[in-house]
Amino acid sequence: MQLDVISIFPDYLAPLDLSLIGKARRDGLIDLRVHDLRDFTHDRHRTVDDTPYGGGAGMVMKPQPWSEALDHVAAQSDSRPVLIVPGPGGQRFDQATARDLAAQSHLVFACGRYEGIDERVYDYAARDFDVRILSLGDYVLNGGDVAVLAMVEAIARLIPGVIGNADSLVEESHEDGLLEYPVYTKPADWHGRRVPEVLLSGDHAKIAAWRHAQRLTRTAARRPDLLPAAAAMSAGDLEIRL
Ligand code: 6GU
Repeated sequence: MQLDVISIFPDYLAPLDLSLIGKARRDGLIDLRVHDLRDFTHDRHRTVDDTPYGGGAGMVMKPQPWSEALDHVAAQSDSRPVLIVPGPGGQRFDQATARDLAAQSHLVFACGRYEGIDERVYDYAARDFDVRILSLGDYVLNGGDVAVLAMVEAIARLIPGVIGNADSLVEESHEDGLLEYPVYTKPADWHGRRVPEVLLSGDHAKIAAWRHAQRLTRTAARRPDLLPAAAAMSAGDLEIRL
């Protein structure tokens, strides 16, 4: 998969050299390039922002550096890439979004800062890209860079070969709409706290039933908003089995 990130703080993306994503890059599974938006300016101060028309607080990202950066990235693509613009005003990025994006061959991330990017850039980009504005949740970050770190990690780990044990992807929070069951390792007694006996029983059917019940109670307690969708998903399973 080809990934391009355009940012005024390329150093923010340095952690993508580490851990599983770094290994996937070295293994050639991910071709990730980070571009400095300021390389597409032409003035001495490498200016990327200006004051907003109509007044108001803060600065707006100028369209010109963005059009040149996007042209540069589009010219290096043999597909029609998805352009992701992270921002608190976007659609929610969730596990289904990550799965959808993991199936694409080329993703481009445009990291905005300040009050945002001149609105005309979205229309300009639509010529060469499928544009998606995506938000991590209902809170405000200073810019898209930290959001891109999270999105790239969520997407890249779904690319075949990035995670060694593919089974660990199946039994995960959010894959079937329920939160994950609690996990334990040795010792069986730690500071007087015992691992639930069922897990020591060796009875795999009983363990599976206990884990499923734990997932339901945990989801009901922490994320009751997830239950209707999870119920619909397991009802879908039932239909297929019938
Ligand atoms: Cl994706 N970007 C920014 N700047 N703030 C956010 C966000 C994204 N998601 C939540 N807050």
